[in-house]
Amino acid sequence: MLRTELKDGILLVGLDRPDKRNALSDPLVRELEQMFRDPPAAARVAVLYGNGEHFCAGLDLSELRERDASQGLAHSRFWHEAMHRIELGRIPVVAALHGAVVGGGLELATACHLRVADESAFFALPEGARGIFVGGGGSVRISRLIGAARMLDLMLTGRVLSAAEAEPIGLVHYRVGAGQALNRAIELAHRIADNAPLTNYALMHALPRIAEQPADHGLFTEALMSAIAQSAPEAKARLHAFLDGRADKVARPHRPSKETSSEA
Ligand code: 1HE
Repeated sequence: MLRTELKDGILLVGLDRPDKRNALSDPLVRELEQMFRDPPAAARVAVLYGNGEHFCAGLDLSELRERDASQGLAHSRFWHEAMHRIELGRIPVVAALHGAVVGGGLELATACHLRVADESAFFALPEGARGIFVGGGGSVRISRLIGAARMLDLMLTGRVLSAAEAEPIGLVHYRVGAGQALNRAIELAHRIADNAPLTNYALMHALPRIAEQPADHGLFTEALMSAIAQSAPEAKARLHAFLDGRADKVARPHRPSKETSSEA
């Protein structure tokens, strides 16, 4: 159900149940948990994508049977564990999004570190209509990204956001032309893989924690993280490379095209 391939340090992880729109069955969530708990040692960055017409249709509703409260609690915590492995694992994860990114599929996408969506992507939380609630971490991650008020709207009214609507509210980082999400995500993954691994780790693990800390604690954590990162031999080598004229300069951004899309 997961299709994986490791190439040049980039781990491609494909949800591979296209006939069920990559709905997240228990075995598939378990595979995700295992994959991100212990990704191959040579992987520096992962790209998560969906095979077929859609990224992911969310929870496999055919598995939603009568559960008592403790079984429901355990099921949600099992999802939390898998999402946690992605968000606070060893390597950054870029999500390549197209078609439906709904319910648990959106929860999965928001556990990733970067989101690239193509023009076909649409975003919704149909849990309200199904008579349930989010259970895969969405109430924390989605509301942190777009605000509880917007999440409330999605769930109360069944509103569906297009890629063009998702980008300005920060739900996705990059918007590209139809069919381009995976290529763009891989390109970004290569750039991320060029960073010092310790910097990537610090970004993944320190930034979200600092955001939760009072400012004074956050600044202290920042100073500690900064001291650790700059003491690494790789940091010193990179600084020397720049000072010796051997490293890339920061380039001006390309002017956005006249299209409404940011990158299409
Ligand atoms: C599924 C699922 C699913 C499709 N569980 N089987 N998620 C939802 O409420 C979304 C429900 N799905 C849809 O709205 C649509 O399927 C899609 C917009 C995603 C795609 O539409 P389409 O026209 O391409 O496909 P389809 O014809 O609707 O579905 C194709 C097959 O996939 C069909 O099965 P078949 O045996 O009849 O061929 C569908 O039944 C099946 N399928 N989605 C099971 N989700 C931790 S809490 C998280 C809570 C949630 O995620 S709630 C939101 C659940």
